Amino acid sequence: MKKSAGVLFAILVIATISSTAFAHPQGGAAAPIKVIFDTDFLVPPQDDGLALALALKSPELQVLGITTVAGNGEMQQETADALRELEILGRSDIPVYMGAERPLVHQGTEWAQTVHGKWWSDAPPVAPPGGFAKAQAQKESAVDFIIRTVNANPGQITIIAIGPLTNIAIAIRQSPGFAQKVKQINIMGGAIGSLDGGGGNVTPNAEFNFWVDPEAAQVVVRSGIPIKLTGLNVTRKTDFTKDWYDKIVAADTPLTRFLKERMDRGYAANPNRRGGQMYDELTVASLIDPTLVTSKDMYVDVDINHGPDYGVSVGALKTWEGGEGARQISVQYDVDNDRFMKMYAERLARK
Ligand SMILES: [Ca+2]
Repeated sequence: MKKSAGVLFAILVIATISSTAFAHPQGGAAAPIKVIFDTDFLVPPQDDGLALALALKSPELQVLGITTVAGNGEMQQETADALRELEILGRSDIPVYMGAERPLVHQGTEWAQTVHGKWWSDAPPVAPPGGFAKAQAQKESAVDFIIRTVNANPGQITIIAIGPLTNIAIAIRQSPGFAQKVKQINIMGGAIGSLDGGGGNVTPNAEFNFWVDPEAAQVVVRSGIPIKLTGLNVTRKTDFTKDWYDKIVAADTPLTRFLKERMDRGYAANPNRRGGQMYDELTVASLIDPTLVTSKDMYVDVDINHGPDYGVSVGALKTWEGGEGARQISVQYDVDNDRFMKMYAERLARK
């Protein structure tokens, strides 16, 4: 009796600690969400660069480290760009870890390398705007950092995954029990054809991040990690107009000066050039404030067959024959764009 009472007490203490220390900030708790920022990073106007700015201007998030992965760019270039943006933001204290330079399986075909091939490039990095940062990437690999951090803080780490899912899939494969220790993963990726706006942006039905590494996407989707998916269905309902851009750059900060340097010319040439979809930025925003988006639980899987649907995410409210591998995850499908953009613009303009 005494022993079981002690065990019960311990369980109660643990439950109390975990529910107070890590309650969502919307509920008023002060503790920030501990995040690993996994990214195919390039400086703005690329969305990863804009998403990192939002994360670092948001006290609800504590970015423990940035891990890079081949995707929008070549991994070494992305790493150089991430280090440079951290320097501009005055946050060179945040460590950057180099991740996978290639997807698990996906080969760089001639079509891929011509149209979407930076994830397959071996080109040496060029100096980011303003030159290479003084800080260097860490010696520890991205995968080792991710595994070490999650295993040392079970149930406490949220992963923001806004590039191909190669690093996360390797971590899952390398460390048994890792997936069960991740609190949550917020993914920018996929497009669900059975919902509105579910076509792809690389192939007719495949979204870029899932398409670059379909096998990794499937490993992560099937991992059992609680997933919040920001797919093309919801990003297609965002709208970053020039008015919002003007509100951001009306403030004078190191970040806004950098944004003007990078984005003014594009807006002058075409006011709608950057206007339109927000991808990785919405992934970060919806972690900070989940009420910005509307979601539904769906069974989702990723096609890894090497045919016309390679990299396509398929989702449904119920399981289906042939889709037995699908796992239930939370799929965002609508957004309050005005409230999202208001939050985004206000934060990027912060000192
Ligand atoms: Ca990205």
